[in-house]
Amino acid sequence: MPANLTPAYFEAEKRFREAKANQDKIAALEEMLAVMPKHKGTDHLKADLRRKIAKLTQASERKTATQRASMVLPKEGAAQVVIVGLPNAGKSQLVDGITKATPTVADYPFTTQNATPGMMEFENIKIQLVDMPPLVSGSTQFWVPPMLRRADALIIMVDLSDTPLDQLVEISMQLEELKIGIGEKKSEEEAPGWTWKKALIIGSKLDLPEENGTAEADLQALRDEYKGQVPVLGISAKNGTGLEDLRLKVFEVLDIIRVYTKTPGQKPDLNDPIILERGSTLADAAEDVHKDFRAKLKFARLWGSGKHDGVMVKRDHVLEDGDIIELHI
Ligand SMILES: Nc1nc2c(ncn2[C@@H]2O[C@H](COP(=O)(O)OP(=O)(O)O)[C@@H](O)[C@H]2O)c(=O)[nH]1
Ligand SMILES: [Mg+2]
Repeated sequence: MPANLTPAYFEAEKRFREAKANQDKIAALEEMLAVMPKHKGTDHLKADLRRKIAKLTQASERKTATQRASMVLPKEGAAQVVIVGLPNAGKSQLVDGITKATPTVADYPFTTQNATPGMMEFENIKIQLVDMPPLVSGSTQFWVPPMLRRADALIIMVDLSDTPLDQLVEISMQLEELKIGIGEKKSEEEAPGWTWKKALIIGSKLDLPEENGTAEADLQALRDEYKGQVPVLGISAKNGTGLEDLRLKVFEVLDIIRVYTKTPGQKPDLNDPIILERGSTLADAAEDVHKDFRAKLKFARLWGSGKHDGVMVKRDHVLEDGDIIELHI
């Protein structure tokens, strides 16, 4: 049976042939389907068009999934610390000042719409700081929550010259909406689906005069908000106050240790530590060097930790920051 296709159909078909983007191709195919005469003679063609639409739709969904995955910023260095705060808190200024990244700093809100990483040096390691768009209730971009949940720690930044405690409460509420907790950790039973993050609260713009009260009183109020469980530090990215302390505080909050490996008769490379969580054992360190080493490890010799140089330690020995180990496999 002839299909008796109409001029409208051929026009849509022409658009389909000329379309470059998947979305345009799909739109043209949908139109071809819509204007197609409905009778037995077009059944085959209809099925063919539907197949094409399904294939193109699948392809464009795959692409969004890939794009989505690539939006989560890969971790670099010893750890990834993500900075959150309300508009104008001074997040970009800090990343700009303390790393070699150059996020846009401006005295109007919403200048940072993407995640901008920079590497902050601390002694012999580098820690990745990530400048983020401001938290705005109800309009968090889809890639922000996974970034916060994956981060090794958060810096919560509030502006000391602009009701800092109100800002902290506002940010805590927004994190709660995302089921992200800081401070005292609740059990999985009490808070299903929640994730708890290590955090450091930073009060910025210490150089500006306070509208009410003193910076010291504000910093104390910020400390009290989490019963002293979350460390608080005042800084000025403008004149540099507190920035050296900040490097150390970030390292301390992360609760990581640096362990160095050496081979017999050689000196260790003190610029290339293994980064481990505090409480890690010799077996954990061995696995970090090579995935097979946890099983193969016999013992290690250890320098550091106030022990005798080169003392023999077993696999369950808990390591400390600065330890040097010689693995025997
Ligand atoms: N006086 C002073 N101003 C600051 C300081 N840090 C940031 N600012 C200013 O505050 C405004 C907002 O800073 P920005 O880093 O863009 O804020 P963000 O929105 O949190 O990224 C800019 O005009 C900065 O120059 C600081 O330590 N002292
Ligand atoms: Mg910014």
